[in-house]
Amino acid sequence: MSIESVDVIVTSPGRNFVTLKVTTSDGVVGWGDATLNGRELSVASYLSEHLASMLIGRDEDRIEDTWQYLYRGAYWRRGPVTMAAIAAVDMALWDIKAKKAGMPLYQLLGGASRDGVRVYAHASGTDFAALSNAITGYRELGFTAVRVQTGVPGLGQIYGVSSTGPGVRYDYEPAKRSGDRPSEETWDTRQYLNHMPGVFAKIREEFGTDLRILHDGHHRMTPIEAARFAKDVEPYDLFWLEDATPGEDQTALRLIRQHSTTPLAIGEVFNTVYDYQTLITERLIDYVRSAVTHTGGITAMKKLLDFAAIYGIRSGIHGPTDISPVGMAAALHLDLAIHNFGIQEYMPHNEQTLEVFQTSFTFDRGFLHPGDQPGLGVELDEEAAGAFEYTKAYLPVNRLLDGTVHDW
Ligand code: EZ4
Ligand code: CO
Repeated sequence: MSIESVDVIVTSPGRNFVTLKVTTSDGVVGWGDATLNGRELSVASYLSEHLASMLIGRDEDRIEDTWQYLYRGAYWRRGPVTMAAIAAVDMALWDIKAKKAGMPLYQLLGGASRDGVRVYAHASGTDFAALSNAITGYRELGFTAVRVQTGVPGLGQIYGVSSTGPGVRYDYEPAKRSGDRPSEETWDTRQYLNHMPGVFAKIREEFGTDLRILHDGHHRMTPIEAARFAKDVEPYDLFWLEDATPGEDQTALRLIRQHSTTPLAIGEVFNTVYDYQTLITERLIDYVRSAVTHTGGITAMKKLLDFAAIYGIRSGIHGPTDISPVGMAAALHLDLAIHNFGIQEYMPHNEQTLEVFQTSFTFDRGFLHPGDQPGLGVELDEEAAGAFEYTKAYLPVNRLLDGTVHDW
């Protein structure tokens, strides 16, 4: 059998998604997620203009060979666009293989290592009262872990804080449909460093020691600022501090490590195992944060996580709403199967998205399970997808209070 057709579907049920559909000569369909937030059409074009014709006629069962052909076979390699495109092909081929085997994908990855996958939710609020409401809401839903982001006095809308305030849903969407250029936010690290430790202190006071508390620094601190932050928050026992410093500077984490025992997570902007080479071999991190969608798919992610396992480092796979349900399913199958699972990010998709993507996930008291349908367990409804037209959106740009461009 061979690959007969390759189609790229762009849909926007509230936010943009790029999905790859691979169909075999005997009619088996595999789905892959290629969504790169704010750069969706670059990946769609890479897939349709460049990769699609290379895939026609290939044996769909040769997943490793296809991965190497698309990665190593290319002279210009790596980067988020290329690796998201390869990821989509890889997911679709695993989906097909598992459907042909009549098994949920996690069975082909070695079977379940646990009953369910602990997930963390996104609690945020512009002030402490709103944040505390959000945490209470998630605890009532059964979550055992929450990521905590909150407003900083003196700054306006900042990363990770829901602008809709507390309500039924507490999540946030950073990509803005702001026309021809990104919206802009302001930032001040000094105010942030002075404000955050007190927030964690109040959360511990109000919610006790059981709750797992995560926090995302979103690449904004210098190495020494991050070291101070990690040290200051030690008494509040964070599950992890994520993206303390800009991702491209691997040795920055040495400095943080020298000063603190706060667990560190990084990697959502990485796209290959090489981005982690120093971080893993020098044990500078505790959690690998890559998205399956942005790191070359299941094949690459399994190798990365096995490499991390040798150094006692666990998974914390990226799972915001800009990862489609297909990408989320790929993460959940890996999470269930690998031994060195840590935690999984979970930001539920909106209803329109779940009309386009039919999933078989189940949520039970803070744990997700990918379901037992053959394959990834997600099917895209092309008619439903057709109703939501692509709308240009950008991630914001960040500036310091004096106007200097800063990491967003
Ligand atoms: O900013 O997915 O930990 N999660 C994150 C996300 C990212 C977005 C970017 O598209 O940092 O919210
Ligand atoms: Co993050």
